[in-house]
Amino acid sequence: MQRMLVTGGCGFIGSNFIRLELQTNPNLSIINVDKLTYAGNLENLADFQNDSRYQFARGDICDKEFINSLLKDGSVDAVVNFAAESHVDRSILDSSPFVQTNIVGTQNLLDCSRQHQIKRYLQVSTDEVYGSLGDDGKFTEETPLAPNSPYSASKAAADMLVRAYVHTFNFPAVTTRCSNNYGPYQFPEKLIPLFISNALQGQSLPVYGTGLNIRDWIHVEDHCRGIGAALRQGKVGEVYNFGGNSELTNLDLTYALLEALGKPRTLIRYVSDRPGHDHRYAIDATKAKRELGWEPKTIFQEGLRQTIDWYLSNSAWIERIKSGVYRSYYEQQYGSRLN
Ligand code: NAD
Ligand code: TDX
Repeated sequence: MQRMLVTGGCGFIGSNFIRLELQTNPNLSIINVDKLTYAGNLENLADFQNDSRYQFARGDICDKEFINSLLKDGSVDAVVNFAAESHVDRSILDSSPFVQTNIVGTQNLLDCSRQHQIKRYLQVSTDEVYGSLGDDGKFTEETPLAPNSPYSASKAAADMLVRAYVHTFNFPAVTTRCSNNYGPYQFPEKLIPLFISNALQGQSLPVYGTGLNIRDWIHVEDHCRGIGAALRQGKVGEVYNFGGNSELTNLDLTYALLEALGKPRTLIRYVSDRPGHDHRYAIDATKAKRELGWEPKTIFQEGLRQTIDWYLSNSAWIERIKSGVYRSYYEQQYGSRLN
């Protein structure tokens, strides 16, 4: 693989993916297509700004002419689609951008990639398409889709389009579904960076409902390594699940963050629950291990420590975000909901 088009590369996982790929593949070049929504940040890849293998193209994945203009010279071998509206709470406030980017955007990328005979397409999906688990069991690739939020419904719709393009057109796509990521450059609306940043500023940590909902945390680098493996070795039409084998209640995670930061538990505020809040996610990644030789490598306690250190060393990165566009959303979201 010589040249990739990566979408959403200015976001959390996309920027980590581009960094890992360029660091480990000297002959690879990447075009990063990003609309720069509130979640897209050019700073996330500032270290590659002057690397001739890296090119940034600002634009929307829904824009056919724009995507075609990037694919038309035939030099792109693979398309990796990270671009999405990614925050469940925002999808509850307004689902339209989720339908537009996550569904229409995916359909447009599929059409453009097909038209230009792209050799490989990878759709970055999520475990949330499977819905919610009770206290036992794990999601496998055979688990029926049962999305519960507008966000996960839009991701599931995109997955179905990818499936249909494989079936109908023999289109060379692979889909990956991953659990909750953590690591550097995550937008501070998501639990871990939000709580670290709030705790450092002595602000309350809004725990939804009882705090007993469970998430399976995976380090972003493990996820990105899995995407690279699925892209190169995955079978066309297949789905691969990735998880971190690190299930935690939100409350236990919050305690761990506060302890690592030396902050008191009195900062915790129980706020009204997220509507339709999924109880538990857990992943069975046996297929990825068997077919891709992939396993998560990061031990959660170590990964969390490194992540906290990164946010401590990069507090200006978060503060720039929080003092700008993010502030009004934060106030709208939590200002009136603190108990
Ligand atoms: P993010 O919100 O941090 O980044 C999304 C990026 O997409 C941003 O840079 C944004 O500017 C860009 N974007 C949005 N709409 C666009 C459009 N119409 N055209 C071009 N660019 C657009 O998201 P993330 O957490 O990095 O997630 C990346 C992908 O991984 C998403 O598809 C998400 O569903 C999936 N995923 C995320 C997680 C997680 O824990 N964060 C877990 C599993 C899967
Ligand atoms: O302030 C908060 N308080 C709180 O209790 C926030 C932001 C979250 N929560 C809870 C809700 C969830 O149970 O913490 C858990 C994690 O929440 P998020 O960080 O919003 O992630 P989640 O909703 O689980 O979805 C994430 O993982 C799957 C990503 O945002 C998705 O893009 C991905 O598909």
